[in-house]
Amino acid sequence: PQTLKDRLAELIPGEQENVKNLRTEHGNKKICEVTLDQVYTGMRGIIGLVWEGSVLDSEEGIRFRGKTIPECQQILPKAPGGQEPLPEGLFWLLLTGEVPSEQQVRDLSAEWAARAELPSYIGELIDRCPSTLHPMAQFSLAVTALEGESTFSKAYEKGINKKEYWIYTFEDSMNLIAKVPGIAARIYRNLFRDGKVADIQKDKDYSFNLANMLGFAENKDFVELLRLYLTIHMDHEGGNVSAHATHLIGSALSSPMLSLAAGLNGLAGPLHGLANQEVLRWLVKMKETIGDNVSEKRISDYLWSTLKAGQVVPGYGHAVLRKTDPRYMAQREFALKYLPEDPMFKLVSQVYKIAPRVLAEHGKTKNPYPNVDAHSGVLLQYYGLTESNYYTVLFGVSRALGVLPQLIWDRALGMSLERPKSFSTEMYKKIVKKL
Ligand code: FCX
Repeated sequence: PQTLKDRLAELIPGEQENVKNLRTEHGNKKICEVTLDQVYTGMRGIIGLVWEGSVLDSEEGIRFRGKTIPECQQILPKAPGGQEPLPEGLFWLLLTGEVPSEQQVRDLSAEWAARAELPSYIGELIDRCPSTLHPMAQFSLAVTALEGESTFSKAYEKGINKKEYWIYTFEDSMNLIAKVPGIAARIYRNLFRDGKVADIQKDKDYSFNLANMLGFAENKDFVELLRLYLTIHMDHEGGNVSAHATHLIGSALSSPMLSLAAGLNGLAGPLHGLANQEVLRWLVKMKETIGDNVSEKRISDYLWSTLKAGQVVPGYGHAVLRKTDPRYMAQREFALKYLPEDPMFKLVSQVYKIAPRVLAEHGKTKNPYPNVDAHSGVLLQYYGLTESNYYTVLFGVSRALGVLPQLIWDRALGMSLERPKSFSTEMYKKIVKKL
């Protein structure tokens, strides 16, 4: 069957033509207005980025090349005997817009397994990290150091034609994706186990190998969870901090390694990917405070005490979503199937019944519903992965598979160096006085 690289090489000229024609005909048309408030509040809603792979609808949630998560769960290939979609399949879909065959997904798993070997200096770097250094800092440090393996940087130094940028970006991205599970597992095994990491099994899929290197593969349900987890956390349109940071750094032709490291540093923020560790901590603290009689009244009081302390209810709210995150619902369905009696799952379900009303009453958040982070930690802790300050690393492994396709398409479409304009407040005063 055709390889991903060959299929991509076939698709790129048509897409270049598509963009060229669109710009020739409509390039100078105005597509959005910007208010002064938007400038001072994180450019919310300002239309200014391009990403083919996914678009986020505030009511409906994410669509990957037009397909919802339930549709992807139907059509994407699964592992032999598995029920969950494989991240390999979503990676192929994001890049090409096409659903790969089972064999193409098996070949992609094998290609990543073949590229997974870590250079020894990377392992030594991770081993040298103090155990107090946050796993996300260790993760981004190791990814930055992989700059030493960048085919893009080496080729650029020798001088390459712009037309070839996407080829080296693809190569570096495939190597990066293949290596991040080994990096993530080494960090986990150093911090929480015996420092030993199992070998990659060349005939197994990506999620199995990550689970196995972490030391959790003997439980096949956990491997299924990781397949779902990696698939639903990959990509969430182009404007979220991790995707946007990767795209921005890549626009300077920094290598995919340096660009992904920037994205991971953004993901490490509490208002982005770190929320998934905050949620579990908040739930454990709530359970300790209100015990097992999770009456609605006690939960409501606890939510109000969080808000009155001027803190966010972690995992609720979203910069774009205005309804429950479909990634939350996909995890809820998994929990109903595999861990319906788990006390923490029951707590998450109770909070889901009450928090939207409390947040709506509180009246500040534009979205009182849960996002993906509100559910993910509860699933991981059920299978014994209880170290919550590690959770964002798993989010980061998944997000690498979503942001690197953006870099490949950025280079293929010849996207420019990103450079929006900034003004001083004094200048803004002059501008608005004339309006
Ligand atoms: N609890 C309490 N207050 C909240 C809140 C919550 N859950 N969510 C928002 N608010 C508050 C904000 O703090 C803000 O208060 P302020 O005016 O005093 O600053 C007000 O409500 C308006 O915020 P709003 O515009 O509704 O929400 P924001 O876009 O400012 O940010 C955050 C919402 C960032 C707080 C929320 O999205 C969050 O915590 N996210 C966690 C990370 C996340 O989004 N994970 C999903 C990952 C992402 F989808 C991806 O996959 O890339």
